[in-house]
Amino acid sequence: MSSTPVIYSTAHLAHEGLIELQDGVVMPCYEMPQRAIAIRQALKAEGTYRFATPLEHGLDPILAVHDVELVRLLEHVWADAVEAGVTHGTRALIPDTFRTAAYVHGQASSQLPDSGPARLGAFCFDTATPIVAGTYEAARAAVDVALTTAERVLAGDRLAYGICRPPGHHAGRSLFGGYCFFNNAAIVAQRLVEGGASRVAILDLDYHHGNGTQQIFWERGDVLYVSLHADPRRAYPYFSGHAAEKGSGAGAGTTANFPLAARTDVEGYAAALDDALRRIADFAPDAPLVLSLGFDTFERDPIGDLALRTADYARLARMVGGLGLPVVALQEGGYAIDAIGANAVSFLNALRDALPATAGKT
Ligand code: SP5
Ligand code: ZN
Repeated sequence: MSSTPVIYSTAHLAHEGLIELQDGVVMPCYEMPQRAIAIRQALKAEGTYRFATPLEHGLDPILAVHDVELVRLLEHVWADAVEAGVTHGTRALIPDTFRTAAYVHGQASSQLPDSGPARLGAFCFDTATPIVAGTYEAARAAVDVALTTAERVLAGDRLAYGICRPPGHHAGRSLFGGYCFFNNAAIVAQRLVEGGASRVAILDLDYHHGNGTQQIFWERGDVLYVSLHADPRRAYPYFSGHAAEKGSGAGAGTTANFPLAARTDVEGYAAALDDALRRIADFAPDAPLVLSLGFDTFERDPIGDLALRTADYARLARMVGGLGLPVVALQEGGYAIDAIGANAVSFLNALRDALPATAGKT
């Protein structure tokens, strides 16, 4: 039996946000290093995955998707804060003042603070995405993990999996948040386009809507974004992911959202996934499928309210494999630490078995 490549970097260990603020409550970060460690351990124990570290890809692929101002801010903000003495009493930066659309409306200046934490509020949308000394390095490494994963598939593997941490799908062109800094999946999709693909599909199975990915490709007809997620009427990120959002301009019709009710189980989920996969098949991608893979859909996830069980991920993965496309699988969310490894094994084992041996070798 062939083994499936898994790309992993220890650089993520340097990103540990310590606290997040939810509903005014200070809590430990759900998005913690143990998530990636647990997944890696579970896949290692399977014996059918081969591990590799990422290649460095530099800034160009990131700048193809993100505003240089966001990239430079994330690169320098920690050091600037230390220099300014702002980190006195804190070990993680979370903006406290946000440049919302309502603030900007009317007469607000477009001038931002030159540097430091005050500038963060113009690029961030929530209070759960702290920045520490190692955040930028970890976010850069996650992008390298994603791109290296894609290269394995382009080289002929029918499936490769990147343990991206921090995750990416909430990060927009000039925006970080939702535990995400750089949009790993979007960067891969853009790279596939630049490599010659005319139609790239992204399937997002994280519990949350991938507002960043949707935004980046909103007006793009060459990248289809399809997402299943908790209905934004009740679930984070609240302001996007409704079924009526379908893209605009050249991208009209190349965004598809499938909002799900609380307690949706595998039957309801599979029904929506069936529709989602049909959308992808109709689009006829000429590149590998980019899969934003979250396990916060799990029944015991501490911040989710869907009802998928470990064995369900195998069934869903077989459905994804039925597309017959090679798959670049990139880790997004999933916060039930004791189950995330088993859930990844369930999904990836089944997906590998479901993919025709010739996929990716065309
Ligand atoms: C990648 C990813 O999964 N990001 C998710 C970010 C979620 N951020 C915090 C959401 C807080 C919503 N409040 C939930 C209360 C549940 N008891
Ligand atoms: Zn999520």
